[in-house]
Amino acid sequence: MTHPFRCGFVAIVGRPNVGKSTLANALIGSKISIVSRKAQTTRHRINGVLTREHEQFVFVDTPGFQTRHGGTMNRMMNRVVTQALADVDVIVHVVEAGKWSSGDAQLLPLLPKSGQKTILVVNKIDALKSKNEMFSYVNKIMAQHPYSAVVPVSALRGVQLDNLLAEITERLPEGEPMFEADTLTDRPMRFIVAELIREKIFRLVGDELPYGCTVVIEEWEENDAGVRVAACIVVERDTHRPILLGAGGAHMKRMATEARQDMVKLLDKTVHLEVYIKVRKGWSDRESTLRELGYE
Ligand code: GDP
Ligand code: K
Ligand code: MG
Repeated sequence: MTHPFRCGFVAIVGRPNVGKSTLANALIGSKISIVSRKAQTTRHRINGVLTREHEQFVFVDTPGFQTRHGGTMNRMMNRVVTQALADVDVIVHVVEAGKWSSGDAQLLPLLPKSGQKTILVVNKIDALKSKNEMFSYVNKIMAQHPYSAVVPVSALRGVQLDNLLAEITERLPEGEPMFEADTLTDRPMRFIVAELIREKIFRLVGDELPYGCTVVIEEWEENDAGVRVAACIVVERDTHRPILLGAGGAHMKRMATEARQDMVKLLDKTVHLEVYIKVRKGWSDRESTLRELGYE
């Protein structure tokens, strides 16, 4: 009998800093390349694709999980997230071993009620002092949501990742691969670069920016010599500008330098990157502006 091929969408969700990016990188690999899609279009934003002999895992981004917003933004985000999660085949909810916070709890109402396709991943088990803690920790979480599996992992050390892939595989539908095997992402390069910059900001000053920010790529010029990119960081208030800048512009300098280095690796070209800040007052409460910025 031939082995049926399985292929489906997998969302990795969780509050900031639980290790989602680390896990995605560990599962998919660090190389990023532009994907050529084989068939149908999808509403999902593809983060990466892992193809094995009998399975293809298509990892998708769920907007809104990494940001803390209020008002209209919050309601819109919740709608977007709930819909995105309803559309995927498997949801991997990542939490941090021994640490449960309100940020984790906030996601529970957005998960599909049945829990059938949702896997609880307890990450950072390498940092856990005593294994005994795990039992009561997991029980406490399971009492709040009917996950269909629990997998403790260390994304950083690559522990138990095969086990996690096996659990995901069980939940993937049978179907032909959607992507060529050697391709990792179909996100346009601009999106990847915007995300790169956003990640630098988040790492450096994320805790100090109460409403987060948006990165818009305003110019992108590419030729044989290299690529010139102008990126704009849109913040909500004047007071957010100095936070982003840091003393003497140190934060901005560091973010731009790190982002540029990543871009050189990614594009394998000379990169000229300009980053500037714009204040857009009250933007998070204006749906039309959100649409302009690509949050539809
Ligand atoms: P995200 O915000 O959920 O995407 O989290 P990141 O992947 O950016 O990780 C946040 C921090 O947790 C980083 O400093 C990671 O190195 C760290 N981290 C991620 N996975 C593990 C793990 O398995 N063990 C430990 N000790 N640290 C981890
Ligand atoms: K992060
Ligand atoms: Mg991340």
